[in-house]
This record gives sequence, C-alpha cells and structure tokens, in this order.
Amino acid sequence: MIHPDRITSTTCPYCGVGCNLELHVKDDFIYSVTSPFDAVVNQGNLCVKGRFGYDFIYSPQRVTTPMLRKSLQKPGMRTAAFDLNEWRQVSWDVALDYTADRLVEIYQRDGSDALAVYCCAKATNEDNYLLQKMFRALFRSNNVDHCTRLCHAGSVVALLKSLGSSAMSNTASEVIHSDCFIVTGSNTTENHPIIALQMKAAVRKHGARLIVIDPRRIELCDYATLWLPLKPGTNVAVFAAMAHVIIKEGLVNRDFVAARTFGYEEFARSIEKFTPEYAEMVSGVDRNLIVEAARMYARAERGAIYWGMGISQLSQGTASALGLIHLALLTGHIGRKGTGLNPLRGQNNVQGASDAGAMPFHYPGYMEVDNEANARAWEAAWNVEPGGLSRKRGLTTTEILSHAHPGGVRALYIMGENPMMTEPNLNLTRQHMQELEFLVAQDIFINESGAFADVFLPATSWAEKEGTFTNTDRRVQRVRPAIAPRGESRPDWQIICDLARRIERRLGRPNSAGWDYTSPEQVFREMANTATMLKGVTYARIEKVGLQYPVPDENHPGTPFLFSENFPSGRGRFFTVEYIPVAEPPDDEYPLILTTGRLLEHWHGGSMTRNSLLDELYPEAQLELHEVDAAHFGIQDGSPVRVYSRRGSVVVRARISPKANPGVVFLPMHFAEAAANLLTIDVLDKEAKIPEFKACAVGVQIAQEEELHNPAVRTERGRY
Ligand SMILES: Nc1nc2c(c(=O)[nH]1)N[C@H]1C(S)=C(S)[C@@H](COP(=O)(O)OP(=O)(O)OC[C@H]3O[C@@H](n4cnc5c(=O)[nH]c(N)nc54)[C@H](O)[C@@H]3O)O[C@H]1N2
Ligand SMILES: Nc1nc2c(c(=O)[nH]1)N[C@H]1C(S)=C(S)[C@@H](COP(=O)(O)OP(=O)(O)OC[C@H]3O[C@@H](n4cnc5c(=O)[nH]c(N)nc54)[C@H](O)[C@@H]3O)O[C@H]1N2
Ligand code: SF4
Ligand SMILES: [Mo]
Repeated sequence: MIHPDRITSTTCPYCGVGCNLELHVKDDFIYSVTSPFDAVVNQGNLCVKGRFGYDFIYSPQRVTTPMLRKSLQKPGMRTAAFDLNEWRQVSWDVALDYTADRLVEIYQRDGSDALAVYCCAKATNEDNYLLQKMFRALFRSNNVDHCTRLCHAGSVVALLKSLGSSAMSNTASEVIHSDCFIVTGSNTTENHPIIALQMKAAVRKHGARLIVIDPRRIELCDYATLWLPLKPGTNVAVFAAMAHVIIKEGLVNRDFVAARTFGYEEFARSIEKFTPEYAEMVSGVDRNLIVEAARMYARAERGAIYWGMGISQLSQGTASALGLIHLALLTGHIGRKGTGLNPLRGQNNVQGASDAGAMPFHYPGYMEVDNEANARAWEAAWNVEPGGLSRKRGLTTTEILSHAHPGGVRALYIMGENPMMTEPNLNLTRQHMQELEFLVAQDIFINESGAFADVFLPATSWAEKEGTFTNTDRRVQRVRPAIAPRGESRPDWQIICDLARRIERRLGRPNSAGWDYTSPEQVFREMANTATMLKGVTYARIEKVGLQYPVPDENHPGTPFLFSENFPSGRGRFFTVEYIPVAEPPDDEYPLILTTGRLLEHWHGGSMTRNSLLDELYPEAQLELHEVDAAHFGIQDGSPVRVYSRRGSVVVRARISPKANPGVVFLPMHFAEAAANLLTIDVLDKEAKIPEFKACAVGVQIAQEEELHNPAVRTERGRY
C-alpha cells in the first residue's frame, strides 16, 4: 500500500461534465486518481479518461523546453517539423523576445487585422481571459476565437437569438426529475459518460421515458422508449414535424406561449407544410414515431432536451438548434427543475473560455464588442484610452485560416488547439497554414499544427497549475497544482503575462493594462468585476464546491436552472422554419454519407489520449458500417478499406457495426494516420460559421493491408 505525500483535489481536464478528481501524489509523481463519493457533480464516479488518462503529462513525447524552428519559414512554403532535430532549444527569454518582436513587427506594418489568436478550451478561465485581453488591449484586435466555433456555435447563436442566453439552462443531474427527455445528436455514454449514468438512472430508477433522435444506434437506444433513426442533416424537418403535431393535436401550452414568447403565429404558419409524412420522406423516420415522440414530450410534466454535435455541426446547425428551442417554447418545458434546453458542452472549459471572452463578437461576459458602452467598460477595466479598443467584430476560427494570405491574417497564435486535425478539409487547411508569415504554438505537445510553427512555448498541463474551469452546467470549479511543472514548462497565464509585458514595452505603452499579476485569483477577480454573471464568485467560495453562475453577488447561492421568471431577451422568440438539405448529398460516385465524431477512449486530435495508456485500449481507427453496405461493397469485417471524398482519402479497417444504419458510415476524428477531416467538407452554417462535420458524401473501396501501416503517414505524428 502506497501512502501518498499528498492528495490534491482538482477538476478533470477532459470533458465538460467537470468531475472532481483527487490526484494521489508520491515523490512528485501522480500514481493514482480517485474521486470522493460526495463529489457534487459525479458522486465519486469517473470514466476511463478521468481515472486512467492522466499519464500524458509524463509522456516522453511531451516537449518542456521553449523551441525555435532552425530554418526560417517563408509564407507559402511553411513546412511541418515533427522531428525535434528541426528545432532548436532556446531560453524563455529568447523565445519570448522573438515572439514579441515578430508580433509587434507585423502589427506595426499591417495593423490589427493581420493578427489572430486561437484560445484554448483545455486551459483555465484565467489563461483565456489573459490571452484575449492581450490581443484586444495590446493589438486592438477582436480576431479571437477557439474551438467553440467547431462545436456548439450553432446552439450558441440559436439560443442567443431566441432567449438571449447561450448556456445550458438546467443542471445535468436534474435529469432524474424529468419524466420524459429527448437526447439528440449526443452520444452521451461515450462523450459525457457521467451524465449518461444519470440519464440511465432517470430511466431505470425513476421511470422517465427517453426519446433518442440519432442516425446511429448509440448505447442510449437500449434505454430509450423511442428511437428515431434520422438521416444525417434532417433535424430541421423532424423537429418541425414534431412541432406540427404538437400544434395540430392541441398539445401547445397556451399560457406559456401567451405569457413568455412571441412570434408564435408566424411560426405556426411556417410549419404547416411539415407534416409527419413530409418529414418521413426527408428523414427516413417512420411518421408514427414522429407523432409518438411529439405526444410523449408535449404531454410530459417535466420534459427536457439534451443535445450535442449532431445538432450543431451542420450547415443547418443554427436552424437545428432553433427547432429544439421551438419545442421547449411550445410546451413550456423550460424554467423549471427537470426541464430545459441543455446543449452538453464538450471540452472541460469550453463554457469558461467562452465566458472569458475567447470569442470574436464578445468581451468577457458575452458583452458585444460592437456596443459602445461595453467597449468603454472594458477600456476602463484595462486602462486603455477611450476609443482604443476595436469595435469591429473579429474573424471566427473557421475564417481566420482562410484569411491567411497577404492583406489578411499574417500572424497566428495558437494556445492549445490543433486545427491540422480538427478543422474540416485538412488538405485545404494545410495550404492556409502554409500561407502564414508567423505562427506560435503554446501547448504541452508539438501537435500536428504546432509542427508548422516558428516558436513553440511549452505550457504546463492542468495537473501543474492553478485556476478555474467552468463545466457544462455553468459551475465554476477549482483547478489545483498537484506536481511541479515538468522541465521548463510554465503555466499558460504566466507565459502570457511575460509575453504581454514584452509587447507593451515594444509598443511604448508600459503597464497600460497591467500585466503584473501574482496569481490566477487576481486575474479571476479582474474578470469577475466587469463580467457581472461571475461577480459573486470568489476562490474562497469555491474552495470545496463550485458555484453555478449567474452569481450576482457574494451572498448569492448560485443558479441551478435559468429562466424561471423570464428570458434575458424578455420573451422567447419563435422563428419561421425552412428545411435546407445538407450541402453534399450522396450520389453514384460518392454513395455513402460520412458522419464523424468520437470514441470513449480518445480525445479529439489525440495529443493527450494517444500519448496515454488509453491508446492501448483503442489503438487504431475503424470505419463503422452497416452489414448491408459491407455486403454491397464486398467488404469483410476487419478488412482494410479506402474511404474517399471529393477532398481526400484515408485507409482504415472496416468494422461491421450494430450501431450503423444503412447508407451512413462513421469515422472517429482522433487518428492522425487516418484523419477524418481529410474527408470532411468546409461548408459553413451562415450565421454560426460552424462546419458541416456531420455529413458529407464518400465512397469506399477495398484496400491492401500494407496501406494501413503506411510509414509515411505514421511518422508524420512523430510518435512512431
Ligand atoms: N471520449 C470523448 N469525449 C468527449 C470528446 C472526445 O473527443 N472524446 N469531446 C468533447 C467535446 S469537445 C464535445 S463537443 C462533445 C461531443 O459529444 P457528442 O455530441 O456526443 O459527439 P459526437 O460523437 O461528435 O456526435 C454526437 C452524435 O450525433 C449523431 N449525429 C450525427 N449526425 C446527426 C444528425 O444529423 N442529427 C442528429 N440528431 N444526430 C446526428 C451521431 O450519430 C452521434 O451519436 O464530447 C466531449 N466529450
Ligand atoms: N471531423 C470532425 N472534426 C471535429 C469535430 C467532429 O465532431 N468531427 N468536433 C469539433 C469539436 S466539437 C471540437 S471542440 C474541436 C476540438 O478541437 P481542438 O481544440 O483543436 O482539439 P484538441 O485535440 O482538444 O486540442 C487541444 C490541444 O490543447 C493541448 N492542451 C491540453 N491542455 C493544455 C493546457 O493546459 N495548455 C495548453 N496551452 N495546451 C493544452 C493539447 O495538447 C492539444 O494539443 O474539434 C472539432 N473538429
Ligand atoms: S465524464 Fe468527463 S469529466 Fe468525468 S471523468 Fe470522464 S472525461 Fe472526466
Ligand atoms: Mo466540442
């Protein structure tokens, strides 16, 4: 039995559930992770990533010294360097001075629009607040975004448009108080495993009825009363048909609609044509299932909706999310315990990074950048001269790289993201990366994107730093250092402050905005003083248990569910509905629909989980397909196949899967040697600018075993 030197209480670095972890440390080494049975979010439960997936911090692949590329990179000719021989170890002073010199040079030559930054939903609120502040206050640029754009952007836009607030309305664990809940476009058991446990308990122990609306037969279908297996990209038609049934059958909550909404009449007219028959034709879902689902949800006492990427990652992402909002507004299933509109946020701190202003249209606290009063408030907070901050909405993640050309974005700063794995159409993304004049990567690994950088700044992992994460149900929780920083790595917030001071000096505005923070707590205070929803959150108050914002003052107990009286927009708004099919339907040449997503054991581009023991649990990419399709293409279970789209191709092993539906194949996004995003399409939702990751047309053909282990591809990761 090992006796720990200490046990550090912190928050899981993987998903938005935000489980409480206890890191057991001996000799500065984390040897075990547990969770206390009374943890508010997870009651002692952890999934495989939280319990076993932390060893990436000790990976030999981790880079813990600042590095500069040996050869000067030229725009249009930038190359990827996975081999550490192509890099030179330097001191922090050299790396930061060089970074400051180049950023300032480009700013002074080409102005604010030439700079852009990707913030990081893995890093803390404090890290993100500081990085967006650096770009806004020093470089006067709102080209600030992060992976939320690739994630819930459609949901955020829809919720802001209709209700004026984009966060999850209720607490996830309230699902046990629902008598009926819809899970759609969320593979909850793999991606929010602890919330899935609560959903299963709601069904098995509390008798709730579950309606799953998803093209794949995900595990939750085993718990569902109804499963609506729709074709990818047909959400709008199915949700509108459910609304149609609710209206036609007199199941509308008239009082709620009259008191709390507007736009109903026009909306009702626009969904006349969305009969269950029409929706069946479009989506392939039996009309009777649509009718039953509508009745079941509308007649519930407390109905709730949980959703994920199958809603937002479509060119109709905003419209899909609006379809769900309409259902809640029609039935009044919002503003009470066990109800609500619940977009399950993905990354451990994507909610927090968004709250902290890592977005191109908003300062911290969702204060719009093109609003004069907001700009003035932040100018005062940051000691920037009146009129100094840019009032222009910045570029989104999905626009920043496509603006990488002379006259556009010249310098990009990436803190903890991996666009060369996670953005659509990687062959095009690579060209954009190559066009950059200057690229900085601040990460714990040199990932597929960092390999293109000029400078690598080694950050500490979550286990080596202090701060806060905000989970999917708006709970601000503590992150604490368990071990000393590995090598020369430094916490993100310290790197940013050190760099900001150097930039200030070069710009001739020393200490204008104040960069001499001594602790993350001080940073949090500065943010919470102006971003009012966090005003009452202090480190002392969240020492043991996190607080759910809004927390308007220091005596406020936090807010488990929103909208009990009204919406921030006043009344909830209905919009007229139009169904537009996916951008790239299947045809003779590309006869299958590809949908991409996640596996329980892995995380996005794989930097963390593929450098962990977890990789041994699931070492290889597999294409899931239905037995009918396998038979049609002469594919055996386990045989190598080439999957190709109009944009690229990959070779993977085929897996005949009970989850698959005929005509739809699924490829996980985690494997560099078979990167799903080589295939995906870069078409965007017009309003939210989120890509259509969930549907494009592909073909498959039998490949050779040797092609699976193509050394040219495998070495590109630098891990093999
Ligand atoms: N293990 C693990 N967990 C994760 C992550 C990870 O990388 N690995 N990432 C985190 C992040 S950032 C996020 S955003 C979440 C995402 O969590 P989820 O949203 O659960 O993730 P996905 O696997 O992308 O896909 C969701 C579901 O959408 C379905 N779907 C596809 N197309 C459609 C459609 O047109 N309509 C409908 N209704 N459904 C459709 C898919 O079949 C799938 O079941 O997970 C978080 N948790
Ligand atoms: N085809 C397809 N593509 C998708 C999706 C999909 O469903 N299908 N989903 C999209 C979604 S929802 C998301 S959220 C994005 C995710 O996209 P990204 O955010 O680009 O992906 P990650 O692999 O999570 O990258 C996180 C990086 O942060 C680093 N990191 C971890 N901790 C720290 C830290 O404390 N500090 C610093 N500086 N770095 C750190 C990790 O090493 C890793 O390199 O992918 C999107 N792409
Ligand atoms: S459910 Fe999410 S937060 Fe909880 S242990 Fe798993 S990855 Fe971590
Ligand atoms: Mo995400």
